[in-house]
Amino acid sequence: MSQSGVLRPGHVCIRVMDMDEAKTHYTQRLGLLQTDEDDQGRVYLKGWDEQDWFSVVLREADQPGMDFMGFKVRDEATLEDLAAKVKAFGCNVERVPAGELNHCGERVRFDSPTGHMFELYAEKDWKGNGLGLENPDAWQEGLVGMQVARYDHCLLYGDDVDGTVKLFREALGFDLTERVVDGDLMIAAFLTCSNKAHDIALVRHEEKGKFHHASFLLNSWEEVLRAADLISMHDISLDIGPTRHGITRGRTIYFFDPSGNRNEVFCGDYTWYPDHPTITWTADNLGKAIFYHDRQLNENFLGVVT
Ligand code: M3P
Ligand code: FE
Repeated sequence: MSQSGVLRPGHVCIRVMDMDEAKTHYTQRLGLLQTDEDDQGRVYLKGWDEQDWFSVVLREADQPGMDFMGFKVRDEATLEDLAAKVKAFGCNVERVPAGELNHCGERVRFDSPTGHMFELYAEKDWKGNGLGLENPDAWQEGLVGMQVARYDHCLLYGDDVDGTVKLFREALGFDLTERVVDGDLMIAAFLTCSNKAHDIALVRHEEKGKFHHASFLLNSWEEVLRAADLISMHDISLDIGPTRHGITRGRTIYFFDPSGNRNEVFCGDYTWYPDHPTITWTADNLGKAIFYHDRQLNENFLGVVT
């Protein structure tokens, strides 16, 4: 078994203020595929190269932001084991029955010291990536927009970063790949449950439960530039980029959905193995850590959250 415990960020539920505009943005611009819509009006989407039925759920609401981030775990036994661990850690734990989200098994939902809601689940219906499982072709025809391959990670803002880092490391078995420190204070943390440079990141912020961005994977720098072209072509609100991060080395561009939620599309971080040591960035190098080319902090990027 190559990976046990938590497998990956499996879904994120994003609040949007106008579902029609949001659908156009996430399907026509990012190129996610709509795979369902439920009787509450929630819309289910996936990246073309994802196997499970959905990875993004859009829910219409008065305010933008993130309802919850869900992680897929290896199997039911792992789900029970990790449910006990997050409870022992001190989280409020609640069970959401199978089918509450279409195509998804039972979810174990818990809160965190930074005020975010997370969930774990072991089962989700298989949809496939359209290429089949025997002698598959290399990519799907007919994709539109940025053609994102898959949902990758979220960056969340909250107060007790140390507490949520401890929860992910100690109860859920994540590794700390990179961190930013200001003296003894950890101001940002990048955590992985896999071979990726991060599956979730946290930044210290006075308010609890804030959402900085959801990120989607592209295959190349050329595709990041093409995303930049599409952002101009469709007058999408640009945040920053194309550029590179020092932290994680990702090549990236950030922009906003019509409700003001930040999206990132990126390519190319590095391969993490659990025996690698944590990388530390110091506050005096923060500009370079965040934007490797500009080496300047950007108030909009750091300050705007939903
Ligand atoms: C990323 C990434 C910040 C760094 C963000 C990095 C806000 O989003 O995907 O590597 O400091
Ligand atoms: Fe990111």
